[in-house]
Amino acid sequence: MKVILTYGTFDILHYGHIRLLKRAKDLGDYLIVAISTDEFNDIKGKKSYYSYDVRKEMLEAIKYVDLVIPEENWEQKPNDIKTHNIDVVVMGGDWAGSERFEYLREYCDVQYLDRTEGISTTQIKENLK
Ligand code: C2G
Repeated sequence: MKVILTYGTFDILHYGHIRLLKRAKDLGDYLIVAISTDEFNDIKGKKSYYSYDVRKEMLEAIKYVDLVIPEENWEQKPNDIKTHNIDVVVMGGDWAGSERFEYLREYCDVQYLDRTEGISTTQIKENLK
């Protein structure tokens, strides 16, 4: 069984997130999403509109997602990969080449998928103002 892992805040879920999750799932058989906790969002400098519990609940309702785990810090990724026998870590293209992910090639494959242009949580918030 090919296990895929991706990370993110997934605030105000939109079709950019959904398309990424679908393409990530299409790369294997089982998709795990590590969703940033509210505390880790503080570390990332992100303030999410929805709480961790609500963002987790929404992700768990997506048919492409098999398991949701908490992302609490930058350092947990190698342990996540070992614990869950990850074959591929997948991220959107805005992370392509980032040292936050490139070092994971020591543990598993790392793939970046094109972002969905024209949509972002930030843009939605701006448009709603
Ligand atoms: N994404 C996308 N297209 C968009 C918006 C987002 O493909 N229009 C992707 C991002 O590239 C990312 C995922 O959706 O792979 C989640 O996006 P965010 O919630 O913004 O994730 P981020 O804050 O970048 O968290 O440790 C890594 C971080 O937790 C990543």
